[in-house]
Amino acid sequence: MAIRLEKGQRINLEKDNGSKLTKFMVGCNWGALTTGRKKEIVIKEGFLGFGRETKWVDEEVDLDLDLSCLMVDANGMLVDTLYSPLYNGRIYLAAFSKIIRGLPQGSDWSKDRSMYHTPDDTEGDKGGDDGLDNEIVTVDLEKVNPNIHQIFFFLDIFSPKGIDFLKIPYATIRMCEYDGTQIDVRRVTNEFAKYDVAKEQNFSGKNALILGKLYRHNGEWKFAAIGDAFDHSDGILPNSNLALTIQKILNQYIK
Ligand SMILES: [Ca+2]
Ligand SMILES: [Ca+2]
Repeated sequence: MAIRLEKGQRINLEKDNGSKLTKFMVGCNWGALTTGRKKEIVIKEGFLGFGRETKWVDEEVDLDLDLSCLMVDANGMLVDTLYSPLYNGRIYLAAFSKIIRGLPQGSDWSKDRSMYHTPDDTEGDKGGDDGLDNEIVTVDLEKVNPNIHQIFFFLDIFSPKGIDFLKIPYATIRMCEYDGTQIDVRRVTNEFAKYDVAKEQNFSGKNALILGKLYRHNGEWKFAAIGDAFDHSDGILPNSNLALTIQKILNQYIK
C-alpha cells in the first residue's frame, strides 16, 4: 500500500518486506490549463466538404511545471542541482548567477550520476488525465556522493505567467520503486508513497512548491514531506526564477 504523504510527515524508506528502498523514481503528473472556452476540432475531413465531422472540446493552454532537485552537504553548502537544461539560455543563467554564485547549469544528470531527470515537459496532459507522470527524477541512493546529506525536491510553475497552484487542474507526486530495468519509467506502478498537491487556499499567488527532502539520519536515508508554497517571481525574469526557489531552500530549510 502506498503511503499518502501529509505535510510535515517523515517516513523511513522501508518496503513491506522490511528491506530498504534504494532505487526509485519521483514523478509528477499534471494537466494543461483550460480557458473555459470551447473550440471546434475536425474529427473527419470528408470529401469536397461533404461528410466533414467536427466536435467541440475544451480549449487548453500549455502548463509548464518543472520538477527539480538540489543537494547540500552536512554544512548546508550547495553541492549539486538537477533542473531542466532549457533554463540554460543566457537570460536565465545570468539572472540566476546574480542570486547564487556557482549554481550548476541545468542538466539531465546529477554530477555523481545517481539521479536522472527525464526531458522537460512544457505542456501538461491535454484532453484529460493520462495517469502518467510528465516529469520524473530517478534516484539510486547507493550512488549518491557521500558528501551529500540532503536532497530537496521542488516544483516551479514556469509558464504561463500569473498562474498559481490554486489554478492548476491537478498535480500529483508519487514515489515508486524503480530499479532501471523497466523500459518505460512512466508506467511503473509499484507505488511507495503519494502526495496530492491539494488546492489549498494559501496556494493563491504561489508558483513554487517545496515538496520534500531525502536526508541521511544515523546512516540511513529518510524522507520528509514539506509542502510549503511561495512566490518565486522577481519582476525581472518573464517567468520562473528557479534560483529564488533554490535560495529560499538554502536560507530557510537547511537545518
Ligand atoms: Ca516542465
Ligand atoms: Ca500525465
